[in-house]
Amino acid sequence: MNTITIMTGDITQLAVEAIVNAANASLMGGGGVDGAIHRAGGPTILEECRNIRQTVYPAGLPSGEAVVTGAGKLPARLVIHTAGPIYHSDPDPAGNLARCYRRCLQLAHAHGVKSVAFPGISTGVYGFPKEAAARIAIETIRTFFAEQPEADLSVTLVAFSAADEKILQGCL
Ligand code: AR6
Repeated sequence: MNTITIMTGDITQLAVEAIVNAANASLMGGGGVDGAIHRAGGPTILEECRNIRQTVYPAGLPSGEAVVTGAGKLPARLVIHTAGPIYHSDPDPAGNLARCYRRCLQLAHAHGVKSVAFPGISTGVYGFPKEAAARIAIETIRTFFAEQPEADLSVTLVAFSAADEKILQGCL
């Protein structure tokens, strides 16, 4: 069965098969959830990202795209790195945010993943308004579920504060 669950917590600690990283075009790490994932997962994740940059995306990961690496020391098996839109400068922030969720779900499904956790992509440093982002996330996940009823995917939306969890709950 395809399901959506909302919780508050640190995504790096979740025992799901895949976690999504709100990364950036460089794939070379940063602050926020990206920094937390690389810190907790150890150096192999960055090594794989470097390899992806050299072989697949020499100019950087475009906004709305995603790539998969192992998860190093994390409880998860895979990390799906996506570059969310920078809200105030992206030409199509809503469209690209939806593309991020969709690509991550497609990659999870393609890798046989049955449980995947998302942070609020673009809702930190990248400035996407949280309620609008939550609506796009949930709508995109539901569309994917309708298209792939056999995916059997358990999606967890991870808030990093009680206030953010409330916003997500209100959009479900
Ligand atoms: N677990 C779950 N959620 C978290 C965690 C965590 N450990 N840490 C932060 N969040 P952000 P962005 C939430 O800024 O807006 C980085 O420097 C946070 O509260 O991490 O997509 C990258 O390298 C917020 O709701 O990502 C990029 O350069 C959400 O995760 C840039 O920031 C996303 O916040 C990406 O910006």
